[in-house]
Amino acid sequence: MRTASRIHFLVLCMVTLFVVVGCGKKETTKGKVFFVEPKDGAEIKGPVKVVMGVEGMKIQPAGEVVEGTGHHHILINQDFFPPGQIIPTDETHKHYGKGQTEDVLNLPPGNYKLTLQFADGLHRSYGKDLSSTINIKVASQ
Ligand SMILES: [Cu+2]
Repeated sequence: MRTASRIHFLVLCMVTLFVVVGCGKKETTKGKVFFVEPKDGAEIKGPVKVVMGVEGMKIQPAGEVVEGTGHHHILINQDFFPPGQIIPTDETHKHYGKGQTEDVLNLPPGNYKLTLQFADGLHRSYGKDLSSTINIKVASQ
């Protein structure tokens, strides 16, 4: 009886541990985004061609929120947006809500920080995990 209840206790512990570990594993956004072009530290003359990459998430046009999908944004001279925060639309926040993965930026000469930010169908940021920041220099022609 003693042994049996000890085993019972052990099994209970294991089950508890399993449940705790299982629940603790929060569903986090998987995948990553990255600039295929330009490379970090690149010096560019003229318009800046940008190619945006994503792994582990699917690109879908804006409008509908579907798990595991979203669209790209380029934030000029800014860092990533915290998770859930809506990305505004203006000159320094570019949305690729049609699902585009390429663009050409006309930037005056200077140093720039470009942040690629993935966000859901309502433009709500997926946070730092799905962002990527590079620094480039646009040279005078
Ligand atoms: Cu957007």
